[in-house]
Amino acid sequence: MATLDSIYNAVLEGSAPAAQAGVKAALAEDIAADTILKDGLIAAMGEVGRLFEENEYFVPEMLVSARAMQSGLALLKPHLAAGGSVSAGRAAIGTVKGDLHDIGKNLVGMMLEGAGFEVIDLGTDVTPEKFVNAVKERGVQLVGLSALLTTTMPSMGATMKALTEAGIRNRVKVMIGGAPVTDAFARQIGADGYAPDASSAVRLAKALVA
Ligand code: B1M
Repeated sequence: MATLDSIYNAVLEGSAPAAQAGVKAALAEDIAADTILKDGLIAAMGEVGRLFEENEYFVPEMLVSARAMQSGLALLKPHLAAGGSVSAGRAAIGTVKGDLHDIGKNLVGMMLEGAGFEVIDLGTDVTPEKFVNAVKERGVQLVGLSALLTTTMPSMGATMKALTEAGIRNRVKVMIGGAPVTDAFARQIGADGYAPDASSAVRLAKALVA
């Protein structure tokens, strides 16, 4: 589809204005927000990752592509997060210590909001202590940890340990996700669940707080 191709190419070329124009055009053509997200924005980021692995793209190219994706995502947000008015629960989400990738985490946050969760976004490079404080001070029922680097997966384990040592592990459910994370890893660190993408994160979050 030509409009989805234009979004894909805009993200690949790192053009935020073109990504926004593409998303606006796709919405005007009544293309479903989910399709724009998966076949336009996310597909392009997958290709950016491949090009990075092939040494055709470097960090600056990844960064401008990420900005183009974020700008398109901002326009999609109201369509993805057509939320309910009754709170499904309060969740604190963040990308773990050492990790600056936030697009997936932002997407999960948007989808959770769309499903009626009150979402506290702790940002990126979040220390275990910050997660602990969010649980202690902000009445959080669900903690969501995101990691995109194999080198930052241990920060997830460190966060689980910090929750236990603070004596609050039994007060919250913990869900984890991100490209290198697996269900087996979730079990290994004692998290309550793993979700491979934003839609399954919503299903899992609802089940965990039910
Ligand atoms: Co980085 N990076 N990056 N990067 N980057 C990856 C992750 C990488 C796989 C690229 C590659 O080699 N192919 C590789 C990691 C390799 C590894 O560890 N095995 C990598 C690397 C190496 C690095 C640096 C080390 C590069 C360097 O400096 N030499 C560096 C690290 C910086 C740091 O974090 N300390 C770095 C930096 C960056 C940028 C800053 C330039 C930029 C991030 C910008 C930003 O996020 N604001 C960037 C980008 C854009 C990528 C790729 C290309 C795209 C990531 C992305 O946004 N995907 C990525 C390659 C790739 O993923 N193919 C790559 C789209 C997003 C929607 O998907 O985040 O997977 P994702 O989220 C999904 C699911 O994973 C899941 O749901 C989301 C939606 O479906 N999910 C959850 C995510 N979190 C969840 C939480 C949940 C549940 C589900 O519950 C709580």
